[in-house]
Amino acid sequence: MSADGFTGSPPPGANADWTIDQNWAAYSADEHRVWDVLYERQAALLPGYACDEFLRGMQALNLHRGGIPDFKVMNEELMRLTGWSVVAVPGLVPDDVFFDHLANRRFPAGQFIRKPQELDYLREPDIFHDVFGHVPMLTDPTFADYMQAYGEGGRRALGLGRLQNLARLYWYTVEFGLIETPKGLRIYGAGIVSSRAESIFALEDPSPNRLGFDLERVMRTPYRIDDFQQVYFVIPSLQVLLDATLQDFAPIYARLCAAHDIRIEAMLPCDKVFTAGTQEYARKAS
Ligand code: HBI
Ligand code: FE
Repeated sequence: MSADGFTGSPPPGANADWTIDQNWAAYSADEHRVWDVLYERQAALLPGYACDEFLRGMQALNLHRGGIPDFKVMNEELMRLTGWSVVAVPGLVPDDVFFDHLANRRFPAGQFIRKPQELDYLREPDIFHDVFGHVPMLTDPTFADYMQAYGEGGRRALGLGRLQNLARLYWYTVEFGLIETPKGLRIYGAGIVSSRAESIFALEDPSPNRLGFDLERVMRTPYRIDDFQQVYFVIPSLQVLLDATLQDFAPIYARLCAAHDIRIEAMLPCDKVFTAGTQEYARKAS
């Protein structure tokens, strides 16, 4: 436990809460170009794939301006819209540090950007995944409230030893969530929307299951970190997601103690099934 109560001690040069200076002026032309290549690809694809809240957020933050965004400039607009700000961190931070930032409306974003040869594969969230993937949704007031409620829930979950359940909730909503709209299913999850291949796979491929979101069901469902998801959960609205996270989790945790995990490719009689997947992709990839 370090002096300020966090578990891991920050790397040299980082503050106690693991934040660092973005040092925007130090990005090279090549690094700005990697951002532009990734941005152009996704901006061309996402109308018709990403939800309206995401597309509006992209516009509001002027992400089309080109180059890696300067957090000082981006945060003026983001703070005005929902009171959130983006803080630079060297990479993944300990869970308690992560939750503390979210609970205080600060989104920790990796300061580095992937190499040109890593365009499609990502070891660890870089600034494109974190800023392009996560930040546009933070301009939506309901989702902004959800992310803060998630951070507060995460702090409690750590105290109760229920981190795995909360991590699953994050994974199947913030990272890989789909939402129902009058025009069909759309993407709001950062892990999908920042990846061209998974944006197409998540909405169009017959392989994965697409099931109605249920908080307890999600908390019992393991996830893949190494490949496309075998199941995507669909929320009817962002408000439903926020309401689900504002409830008291204690009775849910009590039930989860006695419940076993659900196989990742399973569909249960109580599931609302949008797509009964073939699991073809997972079978071939395994
Ligand atoms: N740290 N910087 C950063 N970004 C994340 O998305 C992140 C993290 N630490 C922990 C974490 N995510 C996951 O454990 C969450 O599911 C809690
Ligand atoms: Fe992420």
